[in-house]
Amino acid sequence: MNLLDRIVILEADITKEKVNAIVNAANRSLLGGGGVDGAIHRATGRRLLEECREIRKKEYPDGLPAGQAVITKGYNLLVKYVIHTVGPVWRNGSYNEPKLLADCYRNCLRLAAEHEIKSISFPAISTGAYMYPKELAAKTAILETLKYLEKHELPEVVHFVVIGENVAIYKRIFKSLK
Ligand code: AR6
Repeated sequence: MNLLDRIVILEADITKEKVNAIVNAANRSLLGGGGVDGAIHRATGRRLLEECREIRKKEYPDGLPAGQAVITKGYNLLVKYVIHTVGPVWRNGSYNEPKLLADCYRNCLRLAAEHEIKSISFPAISTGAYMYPKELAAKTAILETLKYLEKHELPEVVHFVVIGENVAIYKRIFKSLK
């Protein structure tokens, strides 16, 4: 399959995705928040929160660092798994933000492959509350994902599920690669 055919840009609510896994734009506490994180925790109910508390206790007592990712079940969502990653908070670009954002995508994709996930949906990590410039974030999201897919068969398909200004931005960047 052509590399670009493995990527789909969608304007939608990520909590409604019917794929093997969705990615949560979490914070280091892993205990919920606003935006995508709030919507995912509202949809799954308390069982997700409990699993996240366990992960914190056992593996990340100080919180999940930016750029890293962990996996939980999907509970009431239409997915088997949720992969939680913490994007960088944008300051001015000289605090390692680009590397940390690329790490988020790569680490989520790696975890997905390890769990034999064939289809995965990403939100536009860091572009809401964490204020990462949307254009820059979209380029990193798409290019880092393509770099990964080039070398790996899984996941087979990646959805970028975006809303608002990101819809036109993602579509334009994606088109420019064709
Ligand atoms: N489906 C798809 N995209 C969405 C949805 C949705 N249901 N809701 C928001 N977006 P954000 P961040 C878009 O703030 O910037 C939370 O409080 C939104 O328009 O969810 O990584 C966490 O707990 C934006 O473009 O994530 C953290 O504290 C993008 O998703 C913090 O926010 C990401 O926005 C993480 O901030």
